[in-house]
Amino acid sequence: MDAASPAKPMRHIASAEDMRRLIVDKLIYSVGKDPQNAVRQDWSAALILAVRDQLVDRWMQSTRKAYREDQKRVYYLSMEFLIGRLLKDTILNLGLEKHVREALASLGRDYEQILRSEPDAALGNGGLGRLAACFLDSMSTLAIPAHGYGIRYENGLFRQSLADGWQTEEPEDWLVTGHNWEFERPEVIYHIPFGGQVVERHDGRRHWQAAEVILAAAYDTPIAGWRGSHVNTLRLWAARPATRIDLASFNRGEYLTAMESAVRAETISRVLYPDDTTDEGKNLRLRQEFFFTSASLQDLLRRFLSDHPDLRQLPDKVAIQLNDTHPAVAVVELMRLLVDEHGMGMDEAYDITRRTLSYTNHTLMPEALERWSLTLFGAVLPRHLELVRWIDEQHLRTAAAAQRSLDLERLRIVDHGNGNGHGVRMGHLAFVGSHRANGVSALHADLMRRTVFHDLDQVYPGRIIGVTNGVTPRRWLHSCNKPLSDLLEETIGEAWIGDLEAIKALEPFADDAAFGERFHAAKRISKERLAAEIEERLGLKVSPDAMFDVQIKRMHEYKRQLLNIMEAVAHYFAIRAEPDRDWTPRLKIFAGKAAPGYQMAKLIIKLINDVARAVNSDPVIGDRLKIAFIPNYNVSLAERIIPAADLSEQISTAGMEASGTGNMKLALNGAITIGTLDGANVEISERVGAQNIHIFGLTAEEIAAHRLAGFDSRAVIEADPILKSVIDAIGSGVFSPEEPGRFRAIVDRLTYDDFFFVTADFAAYLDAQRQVDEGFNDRREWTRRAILNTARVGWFSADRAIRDYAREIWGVDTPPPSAFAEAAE
Ligand code: 26Q
Repeated sequence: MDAASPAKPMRHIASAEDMRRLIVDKLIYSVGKDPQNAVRQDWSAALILAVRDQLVDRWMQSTRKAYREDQKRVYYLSMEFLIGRLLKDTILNLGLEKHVREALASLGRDYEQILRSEPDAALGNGGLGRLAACFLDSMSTLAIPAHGYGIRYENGLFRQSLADGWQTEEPEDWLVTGHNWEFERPEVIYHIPFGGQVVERHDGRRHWQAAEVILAAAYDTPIAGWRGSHVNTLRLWAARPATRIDLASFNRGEYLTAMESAVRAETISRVLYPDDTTDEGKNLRLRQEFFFTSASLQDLLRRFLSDHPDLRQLPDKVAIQLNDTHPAVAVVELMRLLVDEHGMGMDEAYDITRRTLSYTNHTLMPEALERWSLTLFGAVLPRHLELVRWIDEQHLRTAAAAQRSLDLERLRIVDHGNGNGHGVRMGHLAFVGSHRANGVSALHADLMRRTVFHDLDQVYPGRIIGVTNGVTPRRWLHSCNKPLSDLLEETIGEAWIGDLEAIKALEPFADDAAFGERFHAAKRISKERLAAEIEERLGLKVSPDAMFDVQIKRMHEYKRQLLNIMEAVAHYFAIRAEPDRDWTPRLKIFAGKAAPGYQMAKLIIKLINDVARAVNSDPVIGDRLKIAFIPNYNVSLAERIIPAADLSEQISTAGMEASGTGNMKLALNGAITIGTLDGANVEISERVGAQNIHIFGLTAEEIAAHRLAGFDSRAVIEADPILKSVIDAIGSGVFSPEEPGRFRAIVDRLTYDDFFFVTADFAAYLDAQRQVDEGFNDRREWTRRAILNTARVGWFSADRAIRDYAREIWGVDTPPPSAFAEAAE
């Protein structure tokens, strides 16, 4: 215990009675409600405030320790933090569940109900945002002094509902009920300049005269790790108008223009962009990126300078991780701050910048790589454009010296365009401005070296590394799957919660029939729960005896939900043709959002729902096949689906899913994977063993070869009568009799432009699915393989991933896993 802190935290909870008193105190004095007429929202707020109190002392101790020991700090810059709900995880991390349950019971409130009334903080699109949230959990667990930096969006990812099977979007207003976890920091304010021009001063230095200044205001959320001993900060920035903004128009007497810009200022943190690369309105996106990057860098420099006199020490004391290219402007913003604000020379600033920054790449798809037009970039960030050009010159010199044979045009950060205009390649900028560029799985890192970053890899050999993603076992097993978590604790203890590799102790139990029955029973409880939710929300009655076949992720053509629903159609026809065979009963569960402008993805949602309507209402089919599209996929829905899954669909076109993390969560919870050799599936397969996973389809290498040779899906379709019957049925309106041509675009895509190789992998996928059916029929053997999945995926812990980042990228020490697990006992 720190000398300066009280021996016992003032609000320390040692009993259910303490907890009860604190909750009531919060309800009355912070929420301002009489217990007599408080509603569920009020109790939820009171409980969050009571639990938050438990974090504050440890939070301050963590901060003091970092200062006292002058520890190196990690800053994780991310446009997205998909944290979901915090209450249950925090209660479990602090070991308070028993007290909370009892306290609420004595107040006549239901714990589970209160947990469900916490809004889901949906400040992210999907995997990239959720990874950031898992990493925060692990950095706290491993006691790494770290900050997450992002944007406090007023509206997170849109809420999805279905209207006649079509996706509709409504705004997500999570802040309306108040975010009780956060602390507003009115004193932490930064000026973020935009636009204007660069002038040369009399001393020869370049000076940015911005046209507009926006304020960034800080809001802090404490993030506890396992056992709650260390608490880090998620600092999110909200945009505010400066009082004397837009002086230019004000001075010209254009008061309305000056006011408009106040509204414009607040727009910056208004809404999260959906992962939609075809979207226009790029100007705001660039402003968002610069806004939070600049605020974060100014903040961390201020913290560094508060106890270090010399900025040359920055790389020894600070590591900054760029979560994809969204904060890549950090390369030039850090340069600008060092040079323009702190008077450092260019060469030295560039050296310090590269030693401090590192970059994670999450996609190689060309259309998803950020590239800003020079016109836009120069208009919003004129000084940064100069710095980009300066770095590009250095970079070209290095490249020319390294190898004569390289194509310098392809290497440049500033793309001089082949007719499609000039642009700043943000992936190149992030790569060149960092000391490490990591891929998120072994395959993905390999593809980085071979494709998009091939030339850069020649110039900067060794810079690319692979750090395979991981997931936090606290949320994705301990908290979301109580039946299995309790069984594990009884069987192998609880070391796995803090050290997931310890879950391999489960392996010997795979052959124990009695344990198998208990494992099966735990899964069964989760399946019954999900079945009840499906009946309640969709009005669809499903059998918990059926195999729960799950595909939950963003809707994207490369993820191939289309392949899955086409298999369902083929299977449906097969059952109808021979209704009396002993079909393995299956419930196909889909959940996922499509970007609002992504027409094809939205049409696939409609197709899934049209097929579901036909299949679910066909009396011949019964429980042998059911299809459920559960709307509004988000973190808390994932927490309810994953424990109930028997089969995990990871069927992306090989080479396109950088890693995947749902694949890890599902395997950890005892689902067996059917998947392609893509992303982390490759490594999951190596670890669980070929007998315990269903791998099918073309490899990344084969796909690349087909692309080169030119792939003609028409020949494939003509040669496969099942595939042909499925496409014909979809195309002729079997599932949309009211509008036979509805799925024309899908059929055309498959026939003339099957970019994602759905037809190519169709037959192999069907074969694999029939093997899955056979496997599921042998309950004992299926359960054995499911147990082996749970037992063998401990390596996919976010704690392991963070240890790898700490060692290979950040140069930060972490406690060894064994020491950690023991300390936790
Ligand atoms: C870009 C420009 C404009 C608007 C939005 C975007 C944008 C937003 C989000 C682009 C991409 C994303 C998200 C990408 C993402 O989630 N990628 C996933 O990252 C996971 C974590 O590494 C991987 O497991 C997945 O394979 C990868 O798809």
